[in-house]
Amino acid sequence: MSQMTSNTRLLDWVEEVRELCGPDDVVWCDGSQEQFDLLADKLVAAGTLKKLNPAKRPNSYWAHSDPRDVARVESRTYICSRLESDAGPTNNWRNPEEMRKHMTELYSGSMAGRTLYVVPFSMGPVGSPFSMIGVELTDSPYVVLSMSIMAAVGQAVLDELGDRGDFVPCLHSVGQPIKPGEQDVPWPCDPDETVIAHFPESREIWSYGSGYGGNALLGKKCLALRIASAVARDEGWLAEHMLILKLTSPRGEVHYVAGAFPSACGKTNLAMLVPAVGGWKVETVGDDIAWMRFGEDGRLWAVNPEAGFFGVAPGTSQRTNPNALKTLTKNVIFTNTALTHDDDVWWEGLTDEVPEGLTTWKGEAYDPASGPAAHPNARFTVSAAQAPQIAQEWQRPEGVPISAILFGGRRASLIPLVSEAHSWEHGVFLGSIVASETTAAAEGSVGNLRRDPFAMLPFCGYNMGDYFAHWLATGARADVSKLPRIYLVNWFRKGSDGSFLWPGFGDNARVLAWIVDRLEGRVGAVETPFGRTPKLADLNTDGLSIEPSALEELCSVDRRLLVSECESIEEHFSTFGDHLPKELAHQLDQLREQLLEVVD
Ligand code: GTP
Ligand code: SPV
Ligand code: MN
Repeated sequence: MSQMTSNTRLLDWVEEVRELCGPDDVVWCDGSQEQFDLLADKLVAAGTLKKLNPAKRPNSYWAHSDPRDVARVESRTYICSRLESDAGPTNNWRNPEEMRKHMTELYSGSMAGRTLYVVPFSMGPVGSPFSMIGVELTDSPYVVLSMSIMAAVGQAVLDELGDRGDFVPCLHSVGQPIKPGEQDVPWPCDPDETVIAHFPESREIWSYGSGYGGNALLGKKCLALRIASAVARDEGWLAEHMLILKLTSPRGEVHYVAGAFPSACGKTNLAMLVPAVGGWKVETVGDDIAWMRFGEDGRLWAVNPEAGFFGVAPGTSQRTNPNALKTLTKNVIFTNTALTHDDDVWWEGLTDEVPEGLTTWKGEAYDPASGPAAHPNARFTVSAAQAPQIAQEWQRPEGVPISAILFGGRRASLIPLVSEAHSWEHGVFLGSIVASETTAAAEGSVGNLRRDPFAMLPFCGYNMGDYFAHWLATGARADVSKLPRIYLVNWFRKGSDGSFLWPGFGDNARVLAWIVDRLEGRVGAVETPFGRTPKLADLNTDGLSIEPSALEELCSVDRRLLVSECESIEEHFSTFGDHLPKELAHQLDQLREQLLEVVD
């Protein structure tokens, strides 16, 4: 295809990468349906994609990855700032020059036998002053298709970029060149050498060796979180791992709520929620990333920079997330789900009964003794525009004004169902101490409790201590009366028998309803060490089947557990050294003082 831009920086860079990586040819992506279909056909022929039964799921595909390439690899993800202290204690750091040298060797000839695709993309609507343009150069047609769903892609982006416009270069290679006479494999990758590198100062991303999710769709975590968070620090805004939802009360009040939960801890489900309480309505603005800045009215406005959902499949069902199922009826790429005998998809939790004749995510006949049929991090990739519950304002360039920010994680004990921070500063403290049990969204074992401040542990592109300071400074320069209120939530508390105390999903609307009652000044609250929790009578429990004692337990804070929590927070804070804002150390002191008063 002929060149579609006269941007010399872009043209020079494409040429440089072509020389380094040595692809057989170069294809520019125009964002058209024709090109999408052509690439999809090519992937079907190569065995990477299987076309699903068109009578059941039109224009949809199933992919299954190399079993060594199934999730983000945090241990191989680097922030390559000049100073190690700018990456901070929570990131892997490598000197930028050393990393460039190392990766240049990896990239040398890495695209032999393949096509280099040029994918111009916009995070945020094309032309919005808040959008960021990136160009991904990749040798994976699967990545091209996924990027076309997850972002605005093609000629319109190049037109917006123009001759001199700036973009974030995102270089991606699966790292498996095809030698002459050699057959390609369905899912090429190089797990032993995988590296995901970010250069925040020059705003560049280099990814090698993985074709999966956040490792490879570089607009998402790499650009819209790691690079964008560093840009946001410099420019005075916030780039966050947050869903954005629109909530309408039976009285017609509209509130926009943002929420940060760690990976696979419920953002997509909350953003798509169908309320279990009558008269309430939830619509989706975004399910994974929020860019927030103050508007002229002094309120904090949030934009979803993505155009699609890359959501967790397992657990998604008619009961838990009917809106997701309605969104997934056509034009979907499923990765690492199971395949049914009649060429449709299945995953654990979709139905109570396991269908006969399943093929697992590994492409084998299903045998319950050899693990789940779908990988726990199996995902769907689908355009947000076709979601029936999408809010009409979801792509408004100025975004939506946020009334409340939620922080949450998987905590089997201690953290109450919901509590309201006393102030912005207290809210930043609650965000900074978020901990959660690890999930299958990243490599490593599942279920270990770890601190994941603001759900940004794997995604903050600079020193996390400075990030806390940035949040505090953001509140300090705002009109306090217009700041969103901050809440800690926990859908995952367990009872003594090990089962969840709270039904979750649609019932989470009961918590949202209480939050709106708080925002509107209609209800009081009970003081706890984590802030204000509901008076039980104020929670709407119509139709909720839960023992009153369980509800009481859910809203309570065990002070004995809190003693060890304070020690653990102190240890967590100590890792930041002199980058820890003194306000947070002060908040911890206050928590401890309260504890002494009551325990004695
Ligand atoms: P990422 O896309 O990785 O950032 O994840 P996410 O935060 O969007 O998580 P998602 O909503 O996809 O949920 C992940 C898993 O948690 C799914 O298996 C859900 O079924 C489950 N889940 C979500 N919400 C709830 C809830 O309220 N209660 C319980 N028990 N499980 C939930
Ligand atoms: C997450 O892990 O938080 C995700 C999936 O949203 S990925 O894009 O792979 O990072
Ligand atoms: Mn995520």
